[in-house]
Amino acid sequence: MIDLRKRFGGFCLGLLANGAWAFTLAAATSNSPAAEPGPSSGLASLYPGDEGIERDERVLFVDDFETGTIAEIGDRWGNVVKKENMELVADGHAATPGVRSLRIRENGHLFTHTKGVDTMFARFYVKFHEKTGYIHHFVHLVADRTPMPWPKGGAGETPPGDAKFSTGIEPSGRWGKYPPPGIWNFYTYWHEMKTTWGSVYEGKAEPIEPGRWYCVEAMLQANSSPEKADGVQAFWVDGEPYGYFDGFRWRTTDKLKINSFWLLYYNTDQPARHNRDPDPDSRVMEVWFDDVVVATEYIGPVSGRPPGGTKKAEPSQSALATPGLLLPPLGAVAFSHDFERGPGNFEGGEVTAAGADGSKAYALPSAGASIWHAFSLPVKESTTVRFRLKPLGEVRSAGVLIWSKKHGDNCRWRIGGLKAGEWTEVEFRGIEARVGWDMRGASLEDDVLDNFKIVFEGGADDRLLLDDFEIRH
Ligand SMILES: [Ca+2]
Ligand SMILES: [Ca+2]
Repeated sequence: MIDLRKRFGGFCLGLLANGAWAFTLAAATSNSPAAEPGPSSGLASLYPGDEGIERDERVLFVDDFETGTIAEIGDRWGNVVKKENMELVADGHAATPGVRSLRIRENGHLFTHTKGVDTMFARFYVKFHEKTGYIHHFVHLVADRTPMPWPKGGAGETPPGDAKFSTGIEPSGRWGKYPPPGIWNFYTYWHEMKTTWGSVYEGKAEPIEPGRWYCVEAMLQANSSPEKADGVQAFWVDGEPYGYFDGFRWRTTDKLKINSFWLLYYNTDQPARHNRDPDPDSRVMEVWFDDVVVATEYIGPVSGRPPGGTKKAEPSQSALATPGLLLPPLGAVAFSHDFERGPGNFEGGEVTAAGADGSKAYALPSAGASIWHAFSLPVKESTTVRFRLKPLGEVRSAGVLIWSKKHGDNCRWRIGGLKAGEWTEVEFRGIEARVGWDMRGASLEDDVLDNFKIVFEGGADDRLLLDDFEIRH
């Protein structure tokens, strides 16, 4: 654990909790003491050329892009979008111990999960094309209570304090003040943010030079307890502290951990407009990434050469690939109903012979179907509701209502992406059902799950088929 308690000159002195070695994050423009001498400026200094850094217990994820195809890299990260825009190329920064980096053109991302932690550092090398334009969104660190294999949306939505917070380390032109791609800043979402579209934290106003490799490291540290506003975010460029921001009450429960890393390159024509780019058509949107290390302590730039000259890291795997590491495993089946012997306690629809795999199912009208008092379970982290839906007619979405005695209101879950005539598997955790049409209110956590209703908007003849209803606990 890093302790960022001693601040000075706008930045901070970091001490390792074990006291074995310390390092100073000296401010670029302060009269603070000079950096402490010694070999240790971060985890990378212990592993010349990053050789073996992936085996350090403080390291959560490593990719040097030396191993595998784009598809294989996507598999081990867990989620890749726009593979066709990605290429492994022979281009590297001066200190790289490898021979390949990842180039992304136009748009694309890799997204992965680590085990949940209270402090995450992510170091990566990056270069923008010499003719780069302004960039819409970039690399993110995310805390997500109920992570999915892919990044969730959430732009313009204030996340609940027990569900999510995130920060992006992004180049920004600051409304045309700096040439493309701009200066580094944080773009941050959490439950106490004051703006709709995220909050911006500007670091040192040093314009990023296109065509030059940089070592960027971002840190996100959760508040130490739910009531304390002592969360931090900080970033470094080429090992130099560029931004330090504290006083955040990122989360309202310790159960919310930082667990996702999003190597994002997202471009639209919006930043060119916002920054009044005089010549957007001349821009070449390409970026190179390399030597990614995610850890619970400060990593720092690649230090020295690997003993063998070059190295290939043992590639890391998404934590989602290890059951139980990131999410509590699904519990035993506490209730199930397959409609083979009638409706059971379900009301509002009727049993039909058009179920999944030629079985029977429950056909419900838009007014919905419900089940009350057939089960009664205190909602905990692992409590999960699962079922299958098939629309007969043009029903695209449906909604679940679960009455909460604790809140005196319904907690809701929205289901989108339904396709006419096709079965869709639906699964959500009880803690994800929340009060409010927009599901931004209180969660069903610590309440009792003892009822369930599903409704949809549709015509008088539209029906939704429900089958294989199951609650795990
Ligand atoms: Ca490499
Ligand atoms: Ca059935």
